Amino acid sequence: ADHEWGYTGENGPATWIEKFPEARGTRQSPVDIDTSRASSGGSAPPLTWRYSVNHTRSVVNPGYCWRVDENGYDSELSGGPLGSDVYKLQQWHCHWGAVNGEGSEHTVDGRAFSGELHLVHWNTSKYHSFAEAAGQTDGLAVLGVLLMVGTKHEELEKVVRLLPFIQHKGDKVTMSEPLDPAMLLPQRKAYWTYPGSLTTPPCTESVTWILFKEPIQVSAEQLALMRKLRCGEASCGVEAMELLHNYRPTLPLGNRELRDYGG
Ligand code: 1SD
Ligand code: ZN
Repeated sequence: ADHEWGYTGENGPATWIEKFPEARGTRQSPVDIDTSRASSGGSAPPLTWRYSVNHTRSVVNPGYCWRVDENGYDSELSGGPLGSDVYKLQQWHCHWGAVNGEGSEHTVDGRAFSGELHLVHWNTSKYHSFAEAAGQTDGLAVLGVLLMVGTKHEELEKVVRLLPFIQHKGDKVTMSEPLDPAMLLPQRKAYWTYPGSLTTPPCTESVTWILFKEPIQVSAEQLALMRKLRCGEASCGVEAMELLHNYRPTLPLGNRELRDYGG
């Protein structure tokens, strides 16, 4: 329906500020990572994740991406820029472009990648629920993984092969084979980090962004299957539009500190 936000000319990022005032803020995401502006993070404790592999996950089409819900298991992220707090994995999802070579939300020295995975975590040391954490300045931590076109990603394929079953908004399937979210991360741990926001409405300024420097490879076919998802429901009469792209353009970093860890 045209009253909802999305990525078309009528409901796209440029229009979000009308209904979501936080989208005008000074701590918005994504940003271009100007690598010459990054200051060395120094000797923070290493970023550490402990993800659970064997449990049932649901894969959903909310109308603006595909998303895998972790269904309450205690996969955790800590260390690095997160101080002494522990963050729990809530869900992960993807952003992509209409053509290869665009689709990432963050860019690096002006360069876009073909997509970006987001692993969304919330601060369980300080807050009681995801919803509560999502409104706090230190509530969320999102790991960003840049996607480039190359060889097929076998772990991601466990999700991609379910996409034909969630073509429409509101569709949901269960993934019963084991999947290791850690296998979605690049080999090298080096990353950039800065304080930012959700990249979708309501664009709340609650995210510590951690963007890995090294991209992972996915195949052109895997990206093509993502572009076939539709942003509307099946029962509209007219077939809903394809979700050809779902990335927000970059916003100014302003005077926020961008830090560089490793590599
Ligand atoms: O786009 C996601 C959105 O789907 C939702 O998951 C939100 C968290 O509630 O996070 C944003 S994002 O900032 O991780 N892109
Ligand atoms: Zn995202």
